This record gives sequence, C-alpha cells and structure tokens, in this order.
Amino acid sequence: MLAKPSVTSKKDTMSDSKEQSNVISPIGNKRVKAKKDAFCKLIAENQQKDFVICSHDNPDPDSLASAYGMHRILSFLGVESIKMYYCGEISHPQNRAMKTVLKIPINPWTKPIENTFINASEKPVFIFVDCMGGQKNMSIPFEPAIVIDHHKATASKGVLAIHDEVGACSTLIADLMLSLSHEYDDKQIPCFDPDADDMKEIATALAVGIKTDTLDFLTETTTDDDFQAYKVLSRNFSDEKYHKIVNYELPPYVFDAERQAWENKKSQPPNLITGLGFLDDSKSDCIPYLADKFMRLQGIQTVVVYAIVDGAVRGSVRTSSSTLDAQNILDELFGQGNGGAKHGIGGAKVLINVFDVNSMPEEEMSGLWDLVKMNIERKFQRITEK
Ligand SMILES: [Mn+2]
Repeated sequence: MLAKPSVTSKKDTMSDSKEQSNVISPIGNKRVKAKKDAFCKLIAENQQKDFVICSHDNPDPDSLASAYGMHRILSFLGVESIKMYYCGEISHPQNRAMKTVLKIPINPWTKPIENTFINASEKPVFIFVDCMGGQKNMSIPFEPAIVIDHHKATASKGVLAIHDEVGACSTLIADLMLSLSHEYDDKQIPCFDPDADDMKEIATALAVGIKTDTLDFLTETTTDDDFQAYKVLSRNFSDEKYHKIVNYELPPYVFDAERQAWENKKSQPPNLITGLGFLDDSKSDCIPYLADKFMRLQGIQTVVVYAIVDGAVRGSVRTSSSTLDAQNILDELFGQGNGGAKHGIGGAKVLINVFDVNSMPEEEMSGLWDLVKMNIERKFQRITEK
C-alpha cells in the first residue's frame, strides 16, 4: 500500500526558516515539462476511474521502477484505484531481488484479470511505462491512454506520450515526480517527498533503474538528465536496500553453471568460448552473467557463452578487443538478424524449436548439443584466428 503524501513536517524545530519545505527542483527535462500539464489534466478528468499501470513483458529494473514511481504519482494526484501488472516473468535474480526488497506491489497479468477489464462497464485508464505498446514486448491487449518511454518508438495517435530518448524511463518518471507539488495548509507538498511513506523505496527503485538501463551511465543514450536524476535519487534512497539489490544474492544454480562453463571452456587467450548445455528458461540469466564473469579472467578479451534454452540456442558475447566486433561475432556465430550488440556487449537467440527439445530422448539431446557445440566452436575458431 502506498500512502498519501505526508502532510506533517518532521522538522518543526526549523520553523524559523522561511520556507523549510523539502521541495527539490525538477531535473528540467523539456519533454516532461511540455507534457506535464496535459498529463495532470488527463489524470484529474479521470480521477474516479480505475488506473492500470503496465510494465513491458519480463520487466527489468527500469520498468519496475517506472511503474512504482507512476503509482506514487497517481496516488499523489488523488487517484484511489491503482493496479500494476506485467506479462511474462520476473526471472533475473536481480529483478526478483528488487521486487522483494522494495516490496513493489506489481502482479502478473492473467486471463481472469483480462476478462474483468473486458467486461467492466467503465474501462480503466491504462498507462504503459518503459514501452509504447504495439510492440512485441507488450502483451497486455489494451490501448494505453498514456505512455512514458525512452526507447526509439512512436506512440499511437491520441495517446498522451511523455517520450524522450534518455538513458532510462526512470529518469523521466523521477523528473515528473519532481515537477509535481500542491499546496496544503500554506505549504508546498511535493510529490517527491522524501518523508512520504515508501518514498525511499521508490527512489531506490528509480536509481537502480537508471543504473542498470544505462549500464552505469555508459550507453550512448545516457544524458545529463540521467546523471541529474540519479544524483537526486541517491541522496534520498535507502543505502541498505540499494546495495542489497546491486549485490543481489546468487542462486546456487549460477555456481553449478559456472563450474560447468569452466570445465567446458575452450580458451586460447585472449579468446574464450564455453557452452552450458541445456538450460531451463528460468536459469538463462546465467548466460550473460557468466559472459561478464569470464571477461574478468586474466588475459581474456573476448568471451562467448551459449546454451540451448527451450527451443532456442542463446548466446552472449563480450569483447574489449580492438580487432573483433561484438555484432560481427554474433552475426558469424548465430546468423544475421538473430542478435544485437553495442559497445562490445551483445546477445543472440536462434530458434530451433523444430526439434521440440523438451520431449527429446536423451541420445538425440546429446547429439543435438554436440552438433551445436561443434558448429559454434568451429566458427568462433575461424573468426578469432583472422
Ligand atoms: Mn528502460
């Protein structure tokens, strides 16, 4: 449960200072500024309705944080019925840690929920965060009234879009929060009120969202606004919870996979490739995790980690080499159009669901794995020898 903005000030002893309010200046993102009033108007006009905040499928920290922040914004603006949903899974251990540690009240979307909304006499107001809808990563089949997003995309006609290609959606949400306040008892009550219930958790979430979506401020979409927002958030978040999420607990299967990756590795420094065999979808986060980890092995500059996950071969590539290009490695190993890479970091997914891996006899499985392994390793050998 999110509380209403706190009305009592905790620092009454400072009442001699003229304006001892805790209003923090907005970041000043132009798009947020331009759309703020229209946003507030739309919320005010529909205040009595049900509001549904939707993250994209398989939510990452940025979309979880954006949803949580939007929840605060709506309740600050007087909306009473607010729900948050996502499709897919929160499977990465860090994302699970984030949801648990910060107690983010978001729930999985289900058919019965969908039917309730279809049959509702008054349709709820849908808000999409960290995505625009109309794309593969949004499976909730309703049209949003409002979208807040930072991806390269265009909103459908008639949708109120707060959109800017900054490093994280959390930055836009944080700025929107910082831009909202109302007067109560001659005092400015800010939406971003450090003393309000759950505010520390929301600030923590948004900070983690910015940190992870910008890959620690390294992506080319990272802007000054992201730095600014992070600065404000980090002054108001929970250190303890932030560190719990950043240094999230690793489940034992990660260590099993690591041992296997170590045993299976083919290493000719500075290049290393290793396969994990068949991996359950819920454990597939091992692939990028181990790719990062092996990059730290002394003398290694290029790493490929791959596995068969359900009906697909998945791979992660990392390279700091001046002669090898991550996108090129993916194209050569997994085929063009099956993966994407930026700044030496990338991943690919090749569907092989024609094999129906889940009902295969063991010898076919081992045959399939041998073939995949042989093929990928041969190609890796060829491109790294050049
Ligand atoms: Mn994002």
